[in-house]
This record gives sequence, structure tokens and C-alpha cells, in this order.
Amino acid sequence: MSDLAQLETELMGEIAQAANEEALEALRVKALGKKGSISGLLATLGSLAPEDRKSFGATINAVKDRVTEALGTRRITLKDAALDARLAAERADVTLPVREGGLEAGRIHPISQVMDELTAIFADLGFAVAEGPDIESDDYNFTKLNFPLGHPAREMHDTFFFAADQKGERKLLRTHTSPVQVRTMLREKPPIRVICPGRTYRCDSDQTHTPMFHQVEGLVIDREANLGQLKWVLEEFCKAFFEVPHVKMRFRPSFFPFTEPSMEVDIQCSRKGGEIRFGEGEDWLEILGCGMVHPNVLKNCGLDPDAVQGYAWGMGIDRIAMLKYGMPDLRPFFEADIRWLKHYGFRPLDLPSLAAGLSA
Ligand code: 2NL
Repeated sequence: MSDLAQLETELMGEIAQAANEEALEALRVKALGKKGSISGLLATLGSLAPEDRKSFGATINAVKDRVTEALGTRRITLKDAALDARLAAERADVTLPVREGGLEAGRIHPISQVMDELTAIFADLGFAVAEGPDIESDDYNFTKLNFPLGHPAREMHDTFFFAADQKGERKLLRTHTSPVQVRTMLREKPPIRVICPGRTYRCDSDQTHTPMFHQVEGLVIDREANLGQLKWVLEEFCKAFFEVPHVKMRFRPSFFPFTEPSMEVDIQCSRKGGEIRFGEGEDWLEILGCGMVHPNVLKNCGLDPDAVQGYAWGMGIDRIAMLKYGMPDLRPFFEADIRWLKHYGFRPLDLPSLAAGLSA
């Protein structure tokens, strides 16, 4: 009997000391498993005298019940402790800033950002976006736009020409995005309202010119399109693009073969301490050219100048991007330097929209 009491004391002590669930399971097997100490005692009952069997059996079973209960209690304690330890080790600090995922790690190039901004602004004014090929015919790039053959304006564009094909036709890299508008006029019936952003090419390279650059042009063809509408559209554009409530504009007479009359447009700005601000101050900055579409261009593109009129404008995207985002040098735009892009680039999920703010 005292052996049994000692066995119980030992087992209880070991159960209380068990460091983890594995150790506890080993103890259970040692006591209650097939070859366990308590199971062994129960197996000896058969050899006892019937009068001893009943009381000794009851005693062993009572020990077995207490040991079983102690195992269960200890198991719960160990489980709780293990969970507490895990919770403490794996605590999440919900106040930490959200880590940048792969999708947000890249940056949107300022040119793409400005194209998206232009698209958002002009979409709001009812304009569609049109695109066309970078490799164009002489006809679409020059002739249809009222550049007569042998006219000096053709030479002014410093065109990249391809070698002549079998028919003697020389393709070229478009020198402006106007051929996209030509294609639109040939394809669609008025009213037409499009903007044409894209890559353009001229054989020109210095501090402020790269052989490939970007333009956006706009075109409206309608029965009564007029200069008043052009001025309003450009003013709305400038306010939205430079994100200012007012901006003064100045229209100066100019010349383009494809518009008559033609104008260059300056916007009001201030220059203080090397910083340009728009919509304030006494200075002027040239930002675009525009005019009424020349009747010859309408005719060349299958439209009747007595039935419809058009206004158009064009500007350099690289230049307005530099102005808006304070980038002093054009050359890094096309050098693919990741450090420059990290500095001047835009977050990929911050899509420009008029509602959320263009560059917020
Ligand atoms: C500039 C000036 C301009 C146009 C582009 C245009 C296109 C067609 C017909 C008439 Cl199809 N005009 N585009 C008109 C005036 C000015 O660009 O300085 N761009 C950088």
C-alpha cells in the first residue's frame, strides 16, 4: 500500500514538473500505457485473493483517476503557457507603417504621370484619346498638314527619314503628333474632340532637346468651333493642370502651316528664388501653340471647310512636366537612372483623377 502511495507521489511530482506537452505525454505512457506502472499493478489483481482484489482494485483505480486528472490539468496549463509564449513572441505592432508591396515598389515616370493627368483633364471636358504609329508617311506628317513640297517648314523639323522603298516612298519618324489628328479626321465624322499624346522625333540634341520627345495635341472639329471656345478650353486646362484657381493667359500672333490664324500662348507666372509658380506674379512663360485649323487641312482630310471649322493646339509634354514638377534638366528623363525615378517618380496606385486631385 505504501508502495502505491509512493508511486502516486512520484507520478504527481513528475507531472507537476513536466516542462512541455511531449514530456507530459511520455509520463502518461509511463503510468497508464499498456506497459505502464499503474496498468502493471491492475494486471496483478487477477493473482490476488478475491477478498483483497476488491479493495486493492478500488484503490488502484482511485490512483489512476487522480493521475489521469492531474495529467489533464497539467496539459491545459502547458497549452495555455505555450499559447501565451507564442502570442508574446509574434505580437504584431499595428501602429507600424504599411510595408511597401511589390506592386507599389516601382515608380511611374513623370512623362506617364503627366500623360495620365492630361487624359483625366481632357476626358472631363469630353475629349477622347487617339493614338497612331511613330513611323509615318510624308503625306500624313507634312503634305496633308499644308506643308507644301519644298517648303522651308519641312526642313525646320529636322526629320529622321528612312531609306526609300521600292515605290520611292520615304517613311519618317513623325515630327509631331498631328498625323494622328489627320488619321482621326479621315476616319471619323464631326463632331470630333480628341487629344493625341505620344512620342515624336527630331534630329536635334542639346541641353534642352532630345531626339525623341513627347507632345500632346488637341483637335476639335464642329459646325461652329471657334477661338472663344479654344481660349476657354485652354484656360480650363491650365487651371486644372497647374492646380491653381486662376491663371492669366496671353495670346500672341504666330505662324504654323496647319492653322490660320495661329497663336502662341503664354501663361502668368512668378519667378522667385529659382522657383516658378503659376497663376500669380508678373512674368510670362510660353507653353503652347494653337489656332484655327487651316481650310486646306480640312479639305486634305476629307472635310468641307464651308460646313465645319476646327481649332487645334499642341505642346511639349516633357517641358510642361519639368515646369510643373520642378525638374531642372531634361536629359535624365531618358537615362533610365533608378535613383532619379525614385526621386521624381509617382506611386503606381495614386492614379491622377480630378476628384482625388491630380498629383495628390
Ligand atoms: C506647338 C504648336 C500646334 C497644332 C499644333 C494641329 C493639328 C492639325 C491641324 C491643325 Cl491636324 N493643327 N496642331 C496646331 C497649332 C499648334 O503645335 O508649338 N507644338 C509644340
